[in-house]
Amino acid sequence: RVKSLPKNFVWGGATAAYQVEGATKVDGKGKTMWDDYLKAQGRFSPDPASDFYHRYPEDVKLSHKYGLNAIRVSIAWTRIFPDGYGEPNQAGVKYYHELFKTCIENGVTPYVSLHHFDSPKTLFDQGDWLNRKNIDYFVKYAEFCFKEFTEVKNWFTINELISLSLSQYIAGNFPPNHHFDVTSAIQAQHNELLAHAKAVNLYKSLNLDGRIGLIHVLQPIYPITETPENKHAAALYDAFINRFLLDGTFLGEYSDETMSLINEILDKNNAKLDIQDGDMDILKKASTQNDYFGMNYYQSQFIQAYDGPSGNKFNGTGDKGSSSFSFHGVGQIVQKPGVPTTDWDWNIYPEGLYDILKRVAKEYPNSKTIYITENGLGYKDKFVSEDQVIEDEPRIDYIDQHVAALLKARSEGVDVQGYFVWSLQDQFSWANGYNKRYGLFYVDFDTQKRYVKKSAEWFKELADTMDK
Ligand code: BGP
Repeated sequence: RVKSLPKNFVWGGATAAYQVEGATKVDGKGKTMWDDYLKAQGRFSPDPASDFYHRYPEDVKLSHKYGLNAIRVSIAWTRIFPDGYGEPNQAGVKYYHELFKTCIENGVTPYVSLHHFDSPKTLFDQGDWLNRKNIDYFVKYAEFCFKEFTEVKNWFTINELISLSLSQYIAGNFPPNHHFDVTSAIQAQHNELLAHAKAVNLYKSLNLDGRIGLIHVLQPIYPITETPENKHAAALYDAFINRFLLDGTFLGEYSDETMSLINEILDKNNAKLDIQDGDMDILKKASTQNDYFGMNYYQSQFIQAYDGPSGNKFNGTGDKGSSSFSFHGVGQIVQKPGVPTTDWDWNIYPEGLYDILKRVAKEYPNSKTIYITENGLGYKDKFVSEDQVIEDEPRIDYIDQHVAALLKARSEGVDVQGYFVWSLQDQFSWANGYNKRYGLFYVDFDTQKRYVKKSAEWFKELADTMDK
């Protein structure tokens, strides 16, 4: 077990607006791409989620009490601009000022993302990130927030560009539910990178007293066996989900090697990528201006070469072993014997975190300081009784192993300055609903009461080891 944390380590919990706030129809909020979609699907409702909109003071106090010195939150674009653009909605602006104030007063520093999977419905209907106008709407929204919320000193533009594009256009489990629409998936990545870069360039030109970066989830891809074919499959899929975005963010160009892998995928899938004049200059300018890098890490994957048809099954229910993923001309995801998995088939592989931290530090020095902005275990926690702490040893093991991997990379020179567990409290999961719990604090979604899990106590014990 990890024995102690470094001095001044950022030790936080993560949330996202749509997953915790609830109150989706309150105080002038506009619809996101999720509202009608979830209603039509009828599986679960984003209301009231963890009712953070009303209960944030309690959650921030709990954070402080259990030793967390930071919290990741996101601003719901549609609380500020209900349609994504136009006049700001003052009730939304007021809400976030109050939230940030409460965090700061309690010694829980807010790290704030501007976009966490919750595109405004109006803009979603106009093509979302595939529409280049979306980039400008986003930058306007970002500019408003930078100038308005000057109490925020730690910004992230967009959360997990790859998860959004992969879930929307490849796996098909986020609206608009396309399957293996490779053109849209790669184009959305490029356009989101542009939006990020423009927002960073703008932020830096404003000379505000704060820091900015973005968040990528990184998923190391390993060949299941070291044959040349499997190694090539791993290189291809890695380029598609990690390298293209890392290059675009921190090199400000897609390297020749990256593009040759990407082009191979595009050719095999009759897809194309549109890069316009000037795009790369924007990325280049931003590439050295990020102050830090938010890295989310949950799992690594193992792959074998595959030329059959694309197809996937998404495990959104927690029925272990029900998922599959095969990408034509890229590879097929397989299980590695001996690597444990969660009920949702996510590999538990802390070595992957160590490997990817080392790689990012070596290959992308412009990433500068790294924060692990999400890591955690989705688990079917069981409530026992009002006065009994919820036992979640598997979560403690998971976090402990990953923090150990992080500290190992740090001891070898990787500049990692913080860790945010996903998630602070139990919350709504986009494609899994409410039985996939991640929190340090258990939420009874009927009563909205919070209960302490053992992992929260463990988190507090480690926080207490930190030299202040
Ligand atoms: C990340 C997202 C989060 C969160 C987490 C867990 O991809 O940034 O929003 O949901 O993964 O994923 P899931 O809820 O699908 O288990």
